[in-house]
Amino acid sequence: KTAAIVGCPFSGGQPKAGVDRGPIHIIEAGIVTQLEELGWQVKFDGHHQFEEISDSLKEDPPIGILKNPRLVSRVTEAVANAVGGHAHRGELPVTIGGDHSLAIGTISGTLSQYPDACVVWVDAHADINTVETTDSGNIHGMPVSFLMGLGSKVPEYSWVKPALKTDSIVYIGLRDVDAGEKKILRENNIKAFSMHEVDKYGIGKVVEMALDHVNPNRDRPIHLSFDVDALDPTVAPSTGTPVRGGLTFREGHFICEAVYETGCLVALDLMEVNPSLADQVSVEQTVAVGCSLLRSALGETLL
Ligand code: DIR
Ligand code: MN
Ligand code: MN
Ligand code: MN
Repeated sequence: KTAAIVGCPFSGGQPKAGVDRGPIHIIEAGIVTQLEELGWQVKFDGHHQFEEISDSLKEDPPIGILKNPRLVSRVTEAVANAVGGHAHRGELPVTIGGDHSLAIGTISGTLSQYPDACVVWVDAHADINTVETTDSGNIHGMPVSFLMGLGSKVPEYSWVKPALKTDSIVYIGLRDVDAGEKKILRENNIKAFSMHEVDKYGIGKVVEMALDHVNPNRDRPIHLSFDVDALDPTVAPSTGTPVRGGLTFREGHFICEAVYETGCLVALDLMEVNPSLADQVSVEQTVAVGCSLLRSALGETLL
């Protein structure tokens, strides 16, 4: 079994500098060795370099209110090819962000190889704004709508196949969802377990219900996309848009452990670790929790 680390130092889907250094910190913390100790053969041939793409864009003015639209499109297209290539070779791509706009690429890459894959999206946010509903114009708040083909099309993103069906994603951890996003979730019957459901049922039951929704027979490939801001800010403080009332350390890890236990995991993302936000102790804490989430998703057990 081989895991391929796709390091994505990229921040163009949101305005705060520093999130592009997330993958560098995760690697420096020793994730490669940690995964090898779990029995994986780990491929890591350096972080992706997106400079060529940004240099080639003399300018990248907003399209509507979308910020850095061409840069995000070309970077995520490159990521789609990288993730799709690894998946094609039978490797499990582990993409480390960088901001969550990268999931346009990672999930496109997964679906190119596994058209029947489902997505478990763990986040404080739904990241499903469309061109019409986004207030911020930050594309990290929009990847899911692009993957589903919701909202009006941006020609720049014509490479993105609307291959993600509304019943093939399930959310866990939501607590900061825009009014327009709530309407989209409701109208499209998209399954979401917010922190309210985590409180009500407990994380064990929530994960069971979430998997029953997208993967009732536990036979579909699973792409797990984990935004570190799903965790409570006391657990993962170094992130761009922290929201209080999040998942505990154990709840976050339980999700990863349970997904691993299905045996269906084919791709993994860890996004939005920003080592330039918060003090050094908080940064180290966030990087360490990022590494341990990845280990749990790749088979680390408590016993
Ligand atoms: C907000 C925030 N819904 C937006 N989204 C964030 O900008 O669309 N996503 N922070 O991670
Ligand atoms: Mn590679
Ligand atoms: Mn996100
Ligand atoms: Mn988020």
